[in-house]
Amino acid sequence: MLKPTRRLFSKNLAALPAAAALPFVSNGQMAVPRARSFPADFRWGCATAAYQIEGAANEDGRGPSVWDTFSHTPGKTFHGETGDVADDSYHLYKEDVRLLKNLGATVYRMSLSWSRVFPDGIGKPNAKGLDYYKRVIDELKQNGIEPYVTLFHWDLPASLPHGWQSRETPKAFAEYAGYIARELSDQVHHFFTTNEFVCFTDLSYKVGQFAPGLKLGAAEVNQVRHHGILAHGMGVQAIRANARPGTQVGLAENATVFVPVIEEKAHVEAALKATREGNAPFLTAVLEGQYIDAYLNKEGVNAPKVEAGDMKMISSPLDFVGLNVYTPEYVRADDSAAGYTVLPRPASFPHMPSPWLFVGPEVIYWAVRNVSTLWKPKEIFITENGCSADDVVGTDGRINDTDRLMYLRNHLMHLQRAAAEGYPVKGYFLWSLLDNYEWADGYSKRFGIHYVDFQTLKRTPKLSAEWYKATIAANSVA
Ligand code: PNW
Repeated sequence: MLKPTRRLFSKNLAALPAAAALPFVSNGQMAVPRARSFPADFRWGCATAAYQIEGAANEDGRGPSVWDTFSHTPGKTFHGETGDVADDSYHLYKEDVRLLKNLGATVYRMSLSWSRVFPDGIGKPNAKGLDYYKRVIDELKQNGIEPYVTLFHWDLPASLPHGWQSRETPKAFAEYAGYIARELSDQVHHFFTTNEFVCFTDLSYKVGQFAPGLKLGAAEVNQVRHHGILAHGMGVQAIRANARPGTQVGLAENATVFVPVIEEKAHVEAALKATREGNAPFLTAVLEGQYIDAYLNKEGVNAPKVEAGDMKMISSPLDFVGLNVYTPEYVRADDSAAGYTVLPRPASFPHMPSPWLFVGPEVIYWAVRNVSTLWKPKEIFITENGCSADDVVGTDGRINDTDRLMYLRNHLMHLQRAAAEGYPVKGYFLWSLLDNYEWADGYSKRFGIHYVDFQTLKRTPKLSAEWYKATIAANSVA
């Protein structure tokens, strides 16, 4: 491989879109620009969440969250598994920062356990809980890694009465967010309010698959959804009011991503319409400040009860939008009333061991493009992308997760297309740094690029970690 030279650089640069400028490689005869480069300031990292990695569930004054209660209830999670120990990152965090450093990551998306900081959700903060996060953040910064902090990744303090059914919960969230902003914004410059509305509302209060495991009716579920997005908006305001000037605020959302079946005008437009309508209770409301008619008409008498000022609060301006991207829905334009149909997936559509994780790498390009086209956020981050795989430790100790590597490589190729076309995608957080507690699936689904032996807690880089390290170093995907 040729080292890039200044001469080649300037000679070729003019012909290239800015995003694809460097580095160069040789094809043996003439230097050609290395394909699929990312912008020079692109940020690379990994993501995790508190309950999935920390363990130390009862240490240093942490209060219980709904996930403690839920996972300890028989029959709720795979083999009754809990996050009591998880990866024990509470004690092993320095090791985890070393893993990040070794990858060459420049950013790390982590979440805070609300009930570690406020054991009762509101009231008196727990200094020891906050101190843990200060230690983690110090360690990251000493290693040149910028912490990106999610305030709420599903582990709601168990003592908040009626959870997200109560309008008091968004207020409690805003108090917690303001406190964190005061305490941590000297060190942390990027905050995400909430992670994945649909998971802590629908999956938790309608489907019952996630904590607290309720199966409520439509009106109550819509109210829970409303409280979720209201918490986000109030959180944004609380951070702005309490953080150092310049602090960047956004959210991390797994918007449903609609991919046009054929890249032609009619289908592309159908995918945009589906994106607005398919995300109406969540991202559409947050970015437009309204519940669109398609949603209100569909829900009728069960539509959420909205108080004066709510929608303005919910649509508080953001510095960036974070997208968690895993799986596509395919859309074709037609002459139905909606103007499009979301196509059913054939039984043979490939998926990873998580049965919902269908593989369609173009999803990541359309996630960025649809959201950019509709709502023009200033910046976009991919706040999660990755997959489960049936990892096996070989007799040589290696974990050759070629399927995960295939998944990541192909998604990054499509993400690079989005960057090269000028969409404002600024960084990528791979889910996940290490195998961890996969919620109701317990430890049965591994998403890490580092293998964790859950008996010994030993971490071992998988082949995908080696590949990701090379990708970060090259700032391009191949
Ligand atoms: C996300 N689905 O969850 C979460 O943010 C992570 O905490 C989680 O570990 C990761 O993705 C992998 O699952 C999802 O059913 C959970 O479509 C379920 C779904 C999507 C995302």
